Amino acid sequence: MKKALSLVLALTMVFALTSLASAEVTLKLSEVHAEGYPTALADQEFARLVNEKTEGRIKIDVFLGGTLYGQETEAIEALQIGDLAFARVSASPVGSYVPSINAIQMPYLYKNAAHMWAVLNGEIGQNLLASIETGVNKDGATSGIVGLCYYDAGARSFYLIKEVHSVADMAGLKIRVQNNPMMVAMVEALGATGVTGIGPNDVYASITQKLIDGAENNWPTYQNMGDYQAAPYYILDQHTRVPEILLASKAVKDSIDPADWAIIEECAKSTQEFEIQKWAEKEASSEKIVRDAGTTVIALTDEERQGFEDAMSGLYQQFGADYMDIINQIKEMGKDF
Ligand code: BDP
Repeated sequence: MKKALSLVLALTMVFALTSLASAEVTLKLSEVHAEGYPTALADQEFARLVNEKTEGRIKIDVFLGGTLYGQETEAIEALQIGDLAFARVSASPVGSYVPSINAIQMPYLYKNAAHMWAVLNGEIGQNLLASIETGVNKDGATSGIVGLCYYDAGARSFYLIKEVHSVADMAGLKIRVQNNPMMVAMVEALGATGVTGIGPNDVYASITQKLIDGAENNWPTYQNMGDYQAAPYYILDQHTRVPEILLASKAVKDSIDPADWAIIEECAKSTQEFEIQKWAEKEASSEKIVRDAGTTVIALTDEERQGFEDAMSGLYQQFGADYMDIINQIKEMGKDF
């Protein structure tokens, strides 16, 4: 009798433990881009890998096209309160919550993509990525978000409803920028007005409704969002290289078994190369689509481009003063590229 009872007890325990280990959680990931965009493909690959490597314990539902959050700052705030588990966003809105992230997206910081990747995948970039979670602000508070990995997003240039060749031509234009005070200051340094609060999926409509005269972005976003049809002048000033970041919620991280979280981190890192490859393909095809559509692509002379760089140079002091050693190291690394 006693034996039978302990057998039942043992079986119950085994059952309880197995069901605990196989408890499934479904987590949400927010993405502003549509199906097929390089970051969207990377999100889906991340979700697939996590599901496979956790043997189905963790399922990630990827919401594309900004259907969950149209603005990345909204997604970041949802991560902070644990309403959302993951968001693939641009480093630009992250800089509004973690100002040190501005140090890797200053205007005219990198010589080229290889220089940027040497920084991001080297000590500077990896320390900054880790500090998204661990760093404290002036009040001693942490951000509530976790940086998982960087993705490529090429270089950003202005696109407008009129032809522009120089800083002087920018005067008075209303230009949509990402939700980051540094990006507002960047266009204001050109004598233009920076407009925030418009999600990337609403830029096209805002141009056609004449709320703005243009925006700034890379070839793939300019093409994929259809913005090139509303603002058909693409000025190749290439003012910034702003990487993408896959973020997680710190509150959600803390609710997950540490061994499973380690798998999540590893899966995220392993999608970086995947995204970079998809990025290269998309950048080339988007440029072709935009050019074939008859868009006026304006290549600046060295002197014209230098005008943009000089006008924006004050941002280093204004937004980078606390990170000057990092910024100087990044510039120094540029000598090898
Ligand atoms: C694109 C980024 C996306 C940003 C968007 C923007 O991929 O994450 O939200 O720019 O300008 O290049 O808002």
